[in-house]
Parts: sequence; structure tokens; C-alpha cells
Amino acid sequence: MASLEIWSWGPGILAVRVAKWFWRKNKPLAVTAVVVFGAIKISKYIKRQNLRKKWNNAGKDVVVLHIFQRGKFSPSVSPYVVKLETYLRMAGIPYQIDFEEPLGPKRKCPWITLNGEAIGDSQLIVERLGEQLGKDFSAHLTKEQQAAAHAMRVMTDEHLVLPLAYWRFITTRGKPFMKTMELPFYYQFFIGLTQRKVKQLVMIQGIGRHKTSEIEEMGRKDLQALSDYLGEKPYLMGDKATEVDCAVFGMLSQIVWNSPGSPYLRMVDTEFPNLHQYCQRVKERFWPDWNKCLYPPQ
Ligand SMILES: N[C@@H](CCC(=O)N[C@@H](CS)C(=O)NCC(=O)O)C(=O)O
Repeated sequence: MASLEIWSWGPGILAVRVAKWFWRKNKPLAVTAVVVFGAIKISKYIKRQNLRKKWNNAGKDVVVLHIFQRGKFSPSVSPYVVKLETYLRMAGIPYQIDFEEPLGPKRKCPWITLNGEAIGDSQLIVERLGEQLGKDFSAHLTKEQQAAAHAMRVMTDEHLVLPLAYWRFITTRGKPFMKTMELPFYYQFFIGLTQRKVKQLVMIQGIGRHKTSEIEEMGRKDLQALSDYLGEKPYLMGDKATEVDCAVFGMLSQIVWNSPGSPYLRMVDTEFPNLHQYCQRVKERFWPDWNKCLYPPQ
């Protein structure tokens, strides 16, 4: 916890020290810097207010989906964005995309604006839209099936993500990841920050304290469970796609399209081919325009 506090306060303390040093060394320059900084902040604030006005006027029950820039090989390098956008498509909910402000009220991506309200977290959004717009695809399932779907969704969103994030940012130090997006050259200087965040996350959660081979085995067991449950069915819960397919497809899309050379892609290709076929099936059904949703579009 202490190290977390140091991390969050460090940049603030540094900024105050630099400002004090400037003030002692060169007052006119310090004043100019404050004025320029203030002007930038004000213009950003005005831009944000205008954007907010635009999003609030998107239309009744039209979702404004706020996301990162598209990926080169899949519509997003975030499993949660693919999950949520797949759900919007499954539900036939009209939506617009915003790339300007990818981090929302919880400082996470994705988030949405719906009828002027900002809502964060892919799962809370799915549940909210399902309830508010009558788009619940799991209502026909038995209680037992709903419990299994819930367990698979949580395993995918909260556990399978960890071995994948570990491979993406720690084992490979973000190198293959950097190739999955068209990023400005200076982003390579920021990848270290993301790496540090992921390191903290996996250490606090605990998975980061294991050997790489043990972490991979944990990921393998999650994939095994999904593959065994899916079996020969077209979708996880049977012939009809449901919400859990959005979460599972979102995560698997990161393995299939964004993790070349990873042990997880190897597993999906060799041990769990039904998962690979499943990804192709969901893509064909809900993403006929997949190539147009890449950056650059194809
Ligand atoms: N539980 C959240 C997780 C979202 C999440 O972790 N998003 C990542 C991108 S994959 C993010 O916003 N990272 C930026 C950060 O943590 O600063 C959800 O389902 O929406």
C-alpha cells in the first residue's frame, strides 16, 4: 500500500519541487510557465465541455462508446472493448464511437455515455443496458446454466486476463503488443509505466509471484475449462449466443489476433482448436465489417 501511495504522489511532489526551483531561479519564466499551463488547461476544459455536449445529444438510447484507438489486427487491443462492442452488436443497440476520451468516470476503458449519463465498466454497462433496453440474452437459461455462465465470465474477465497481461507486458516487455497498434513513436517511453502498473497488479493479486511456467499453466487451465464447456456447441450456452460469449470472445480475440508467438496462441491452435473455431464463428456472425474496424482500415 505504501508503495502505491508513493507512486501516486511522487509526480505531484516532483512538480511542486520543480515549480519552486523555477520560482527561485527565474520569476518571469515561472509566471509565463504558469500562464501557459493555465491556458492549456482551460482550452482542454472547453474542448471537453463541447465534446460532452455532443455526446449528450447523441439521441435517445443511442450509446456513445468511448474507446482507445482501433488495433491493427482486431477492433481493439482491450478485451473489454471487444466484449462490450460485441454485446452492442448482439443486442442491435445503435452506437457511436468516440476515440477522444477513452478513459471514463472510473479512469478505465471502455465506458459509455447513455442519455447524458457516463457509465463505466464493461460488465456494469452490459447489465445496465440489458435491464434498461430489454436486451437480456440469458433469461431463457436455467438457474444452473446462469450460474455456469457467471462463473465462466468471471474466470475470463478477472483471472484469464492476468496470465495474458503478464505475457503481454512482463514476459515480452510489451514488444509484440506495441506492434498490435499504430502508435506514435514516443509511446515506447510510456510502455514502462504500463509495465509497472501491471507488475503492481499481479504482485498484489499474487499471480505475479509464481514462476512463468506456473502462470502459463493457470492460463491453460482456464482455456481448458472454456474448451471443455464449449465442446461441439456453436456458443457457450448452446445454439444461441449470450452475454458470456461477449466476454469470452473479447478475451480470446486478444490471444488469436494480438498475441503472436504466445504460449496461449499455441494452446488454442493445438490443444483447443474448438476455441479457435469459436472465435472465427463469433467474428463472422457479429463482426462482418471486422476489417473496416481495424486501424488502418482494410
Ligand atoms: N473491469 C473493467 C476493466 C477495464 C480495464 O481494465 N481496461 C483497461 C484496458 S484493457 C484500462 O482501462 N487500462 C487503463 C488503466 O488502467 O489505466 C471493465 O470490465 O471494463
